[in-house]
Amino acid sequence: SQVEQAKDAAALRAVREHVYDGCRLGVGSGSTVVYAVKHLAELVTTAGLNVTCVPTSFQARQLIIEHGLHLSDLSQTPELDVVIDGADECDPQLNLIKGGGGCQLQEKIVAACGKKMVVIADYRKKSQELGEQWKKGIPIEVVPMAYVPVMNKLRSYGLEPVLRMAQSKAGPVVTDNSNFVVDAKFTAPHNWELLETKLCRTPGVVETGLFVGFASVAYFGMKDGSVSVLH
Ligand code: DER
Repeated sequence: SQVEQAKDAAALRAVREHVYDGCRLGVGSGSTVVYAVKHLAELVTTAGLNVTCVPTSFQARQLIIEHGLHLSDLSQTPELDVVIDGADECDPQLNLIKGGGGCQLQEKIVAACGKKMVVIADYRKKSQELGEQWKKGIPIEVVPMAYVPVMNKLRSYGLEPVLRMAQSKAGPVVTDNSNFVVDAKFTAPHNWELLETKLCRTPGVVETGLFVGFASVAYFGMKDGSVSVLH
């Protein structure tokens, strides 16, 4: 499909431009990253590159293992050279909404360990304002025992929180870190840095899907097969 080809084009460009022999790579989560890992494995094999991969989820860990790549973790590789990850939405200032796949906690930790965060996405994610295209709200990781008071607090911030329910399991989504996810819908644009701080200071909130000041560059696969680069 057009979207899948766009994901692949962005992934290929990012791997070609940012992966090198000896690099310590953070591997993000989601469907676009799958294309990046495929191209990474091809590059490692054909060019005989030595790349150390640190995952951001069980999904990323499986991808690394399935592609025969060198698996590490932050205990052994606490400093990363580059992190390649997807996004649910990206604005012109490279503010991101992430967490559509519920992996934002480890993704933000890994992104923070990297010298450079490289975002890969299809054209649907490229927005002028967060919330323009992504309508599911800000994914927020919440300690299960606190989800009701946290949701009440989010309402007092003018957000509309929804507990994320699982599709292939009865009850709420449970993250790789044994927490719940609350999607906080918003209408007006915000000062994303202020909102992120306010959310993170809310007791019971573990992490938010607002990535402010993390991404260094974003590659968007476009409908016409081109790749748009945002620095
Ligand atoms: O959940 C996440 O943070 C993913 O990286 C998400 O933001 C992008 O997922 P996609 O590549 O499947 O659109």
